[in-house]
Amino acid sequence: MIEHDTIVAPATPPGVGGLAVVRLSGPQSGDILKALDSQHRPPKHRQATFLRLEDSTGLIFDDAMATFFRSPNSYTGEDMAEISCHGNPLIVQQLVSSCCTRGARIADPGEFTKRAFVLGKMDLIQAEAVASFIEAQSLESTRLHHRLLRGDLSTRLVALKTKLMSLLQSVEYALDISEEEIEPGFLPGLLKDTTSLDRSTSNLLATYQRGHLLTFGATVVLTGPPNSGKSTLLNRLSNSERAITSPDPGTTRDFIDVQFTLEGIPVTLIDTAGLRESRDSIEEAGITRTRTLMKDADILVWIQSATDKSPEELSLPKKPDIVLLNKSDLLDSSMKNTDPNVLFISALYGDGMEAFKSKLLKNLGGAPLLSSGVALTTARQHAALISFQRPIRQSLTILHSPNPSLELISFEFRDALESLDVLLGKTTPDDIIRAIFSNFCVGK
Ligand SMILES: Nc1nc2c(ncn2[C@@H]2O[C@H](COP(=O)(O)OP(=O)(O)OP(=O)(O)O)[C@@H](O)[C@H]2O)c(=O)[nH]1
Ligand SMILES: [Mg+2]
Repeated sequence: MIEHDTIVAPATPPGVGGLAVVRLSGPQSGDILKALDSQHRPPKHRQATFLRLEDSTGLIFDDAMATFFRSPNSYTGEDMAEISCHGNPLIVQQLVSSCCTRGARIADPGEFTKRAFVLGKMDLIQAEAVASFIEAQSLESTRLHHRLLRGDLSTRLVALKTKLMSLLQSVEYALDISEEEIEPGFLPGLLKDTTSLDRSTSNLLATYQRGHLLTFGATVVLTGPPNSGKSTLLNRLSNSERAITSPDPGTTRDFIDVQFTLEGIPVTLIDTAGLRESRDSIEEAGITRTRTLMKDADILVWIQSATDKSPEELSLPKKPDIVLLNKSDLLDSSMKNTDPNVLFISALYGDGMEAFKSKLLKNLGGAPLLSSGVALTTARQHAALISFQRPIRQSLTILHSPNPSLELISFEFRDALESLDVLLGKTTPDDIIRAIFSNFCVGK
C-alpha cells in the first residue's frame, strides 16, 4: 500500500482568503521546493523560508513562506512541505500545477492522512478522528476528537490488548505444563481477570451513544397541526427569526432547518408544514415532505395547541417521542399537567423551554462525557469492539463450565486479539481502509 510518488493539494478551502496553504508530501518534496524558489536554495528541516515562486518557464507568480519537514518527522512521515501563498484561487492553482510540472501529482481525498497511517504515524482510530475533528460541530466534539487524535482512546484499547495478551500467555503456559503443575489458584484468577476485561469493554462500549451523537449530531423534527406554533418554537430554540410565523394556518410549506447545540450535541432542528387534509397542491407537497422527514428523525416532536381540545386524528408514520402542548399562556392557570410524557410550553413566551431541552437530552440518551473522557465515535469502532467482546464472553462461559478447556479459551482469546488489531488498523482489510479515507477532504 506504500506509494513512492510525491503528492500535492491545497490544504485550505477553495475561495478567496488572506492566505492559502498548499501541502506536498513524498520524496521529491524538497527538490520541488528548491525548484519553485527563484534562488533554488535547498530547504532546511522545520525552518520557514521566504520563497519567490517561479513557474517552470521562469516567471515569478507570488511570494510565499514555506516550511519543510524531513522524514520521518512530519505529519505523513515522509518529506513534506507546507507553502503559504496569497489566498487567490488562481495563485493556488498556479502553485499546484507548478508542483505537478516538477513531478508531483494531485493527492486523492485523505491521502496525506492515509500515508501517515501507512507509515505508522497514527493508528486507524486517530486517522478517523482527523476527519471528525475538522468537521466537528460543537466545542465539546472538537475536544473529544482532539483527545482521540492525541491517542487517548488508542491507549485504552492497547491497555485491553496488553491485558488480554498476558492472559493468553498464562493460558498457553498452563497448556504447556502438566496438569499437576498448574497452580490451584490459576482458574479462579483467570476467571476474575477475564471478568474484569469484559467489564472494561462494556464500559467503553457504553460511551458509543454519546460519542456518536457528539460526532454526527441528531435530527429533531417538529410536527403537528397547522398553527400549533412549530415555527415559533424553531425561532425560540435557535434564537433567530428564521421561520415566518402567522395566525394563518398553512404558513410553512417547505421545511426549514436550523442548527444549535445541546450540551455539545449538534442538533439539526427541522420545522415542517403543518399536517392537515389540504386542497392546495403546494401545501400538499410540503406535507408529503414532512412525512418523509418524520420517518428519518432521530427524535420526533409532536406539537399542538393546548387550547385545541380534540385535534384532528392524523395517521403518523411513527409515534412521536415527545408531545408538547403549546400556548400554555392561554390556559387557565389552575390547569395541571398530570401526564409526565406531555409537556406544557409557551413557544411565544419561552415557558417550559428548559424542561423541553432536558427531555430532548434524555431521549437522545447520551450521558454527558467527563471532560477528560474518551468515546467510541464510529459504527466501525463499535462493531469491532463488539467482535472483541463476543469471544471474551464465550471464554467466560467456558470458564464457568465444570471442566473448562484451556485450548478453547486460548482459541477465543486469539479471536478477540484479531478484532482489536482490526480496530486499531493493524490488520484491517484494504476495502475498509479505502472507505474510511475516501470520506476525507482533499489536502487532509
Ligand atoms: N399565545 C400564544 N401564541 C402562540 C404561541 N406559539 C405560537 N403562537 C402563535 O400562533 C400562531 C401560529 O404560530 P406558528 O409558529 O406560525 O405556527 P405553525 O405551527 O408554524 O403553523 P403552520 O406553519 O401554519 O403549520 C402565531 O400567531 C403565533 O404567534 C404561544 O406559545 N402562545
Ligand atoms: Mg410554520
